[in-house]
Amino acid sequence: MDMPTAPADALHTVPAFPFEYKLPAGKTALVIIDMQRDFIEPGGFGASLGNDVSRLIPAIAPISMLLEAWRARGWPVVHTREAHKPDLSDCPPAKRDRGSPSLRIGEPGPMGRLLISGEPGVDIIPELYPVAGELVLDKPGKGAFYATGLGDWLKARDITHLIFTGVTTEVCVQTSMREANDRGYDCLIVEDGTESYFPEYKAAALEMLTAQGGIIGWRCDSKTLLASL
Ligand code: C5J
Repeated sequence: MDMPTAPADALHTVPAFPFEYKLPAGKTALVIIDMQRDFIEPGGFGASLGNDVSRLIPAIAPISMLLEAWRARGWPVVHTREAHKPDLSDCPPAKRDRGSPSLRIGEPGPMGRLLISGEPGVDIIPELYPVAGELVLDKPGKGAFYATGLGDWLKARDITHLIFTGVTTEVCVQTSMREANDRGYDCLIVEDGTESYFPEYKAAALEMLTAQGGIIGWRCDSKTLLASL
């Protein structure tokens, strides 16, 4: 059965916190941050830091439903991957040498060299695998705008609103949403479409981003967002 669709220029009203989010159809990109094997599966970068990677799994189903909704409407989708060049020329020593992980960025693990472009661990998990027409960005930093072409890609498509999902809430998702806010995008983070290895950091990040009247943006859960499209 054909799904009834709103006109391309429709403005959807999302009951979000701290107040309604007006989502323009077609001008709102779904941004999926770093849903990579290296963060979500055992043996990757996340695990090398001593984290319980199973804590990220609950975000997969909500993101998958949002992805289906965006694809059904032909709206823009962005996938990011935290990844460095094989020669590590884009990985500052300050990042690689910090702490005492079991493996460092660039060292070989069960899914190839950690966080290196082209290695199996850097790939997006199968459940959320990108399709043709979606932007897939390798980013050397925590933020999606730093040293990537994301800003130009969004501008070229007249995209003004960004829906943030992915992992981890308080690191790459939060950094990217803050970068986007400074660049003038209206941003909403999906509460159940993001996860952290540390539930308390996730909760704090969601609060911080949306405090003070939406200082960085809005938040709501995936069901609320989907019901308002
Ligand atoms: C981290 C990320 N946590 N994708 N990266 O190092 O949040």
